[in-house]
Amino acid sequence: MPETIAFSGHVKHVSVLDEEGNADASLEPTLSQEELVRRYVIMSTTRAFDRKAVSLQRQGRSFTYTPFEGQEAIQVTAARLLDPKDWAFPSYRESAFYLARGAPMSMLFTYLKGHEDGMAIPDKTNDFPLSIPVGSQIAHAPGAAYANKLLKNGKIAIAFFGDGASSQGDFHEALNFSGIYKLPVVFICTNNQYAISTPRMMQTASETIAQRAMGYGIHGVQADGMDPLAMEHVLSEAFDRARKGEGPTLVEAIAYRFGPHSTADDPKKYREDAEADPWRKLDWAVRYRKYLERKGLWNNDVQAKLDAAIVTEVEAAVAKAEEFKDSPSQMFDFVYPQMTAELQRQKAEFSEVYGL
Ligand SMILES: Cc1ncc(C[n+]2csc(CCOP(=O)(O)OP(=O)(O)O)c2C)c(N)n1
Repeated sequence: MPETIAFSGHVKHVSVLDEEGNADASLEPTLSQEELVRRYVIMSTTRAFDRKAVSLQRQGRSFTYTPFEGQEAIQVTAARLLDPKDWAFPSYRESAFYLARGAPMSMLFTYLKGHEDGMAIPDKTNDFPLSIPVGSQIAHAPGAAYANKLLKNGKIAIAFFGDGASSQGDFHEALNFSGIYKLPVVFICTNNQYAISTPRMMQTASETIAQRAMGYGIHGVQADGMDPLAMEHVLSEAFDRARKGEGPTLVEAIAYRFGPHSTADDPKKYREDAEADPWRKLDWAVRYRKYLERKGLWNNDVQAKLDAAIVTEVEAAVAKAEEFKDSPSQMFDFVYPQMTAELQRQKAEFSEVYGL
């Protein structure tokens, strides 16, 4: 592991795959062969989406985007383990989560083109729209979890956030409240080493983020967030604990943000390109692929077919998003349940002037 990773005797650290794709048999999850391959396919698809989203912004065809390359295993594993009606509160960097939950790719591209309709999450899942304010979504998850507990519906809630967000007051309030009421909630902190240009070590003097759980009387565990099998191990345990009424867990998933913070950021200003090298060896696209190859579940031919299928899927999604037309006059429609007389007047004037 790169030296920047902090280990602590206070919390368990789970890593299953080594750099050669060998799994630690004592921790290896029992997933079907079909599911093992499915996860690779989904992660690969989300990565293609991510790269396309950056490229569209660079071409002036969409707006600011926050790439997630390096963090796919965390988001996709969580999505595969949740029930559709569990509650999820993602941040702006969790597009892979939405895709893995079944949101149409064209919908996310539509959102990146600036249309709110692109964040109209399909009813089949209880996923909240992404949160741009750093950390606010952490406190929403205990609210949903508390409601689930009162309703005794067996559903859990999860919140995604970054290492930077763990310095916000919302983090403290959410974990404290969840601990007191033993809520069915899992906090997934993606420690991707940076909060824009602020490195992880300037975020907290605590040796790990996971060990902060102890101060709230809840479980804390650290996992290799670039290892899909480690994420499966840790998240399935945390979700089961929540479902059984055994209380919340704080999961610190360690990863590396390979791209810029956002398309408006230039990481060369605060880190060396070479810093990414040891992390590339840990990438799921390297390690997990080797693991599948060892099991006889993957090879170059299948990879070539997948690559071609993904290009077709991504291009079709972009074309659909680019065809999307909305009505700007909608901005008047949803301010109040019923439009006020003043808004009706403004909408009429807007339509007259702009013909929209
Ligand atoms: C409340 C609030 N403060 C500041 C910002 C500006 N901001 C956007 S992202 C970010 C860094 C967040 O870093 P981290 O929580 O580690 O998540 P990451 O971006 O690495 O996924 C900041 C400070 C914001 N969006 N919201």
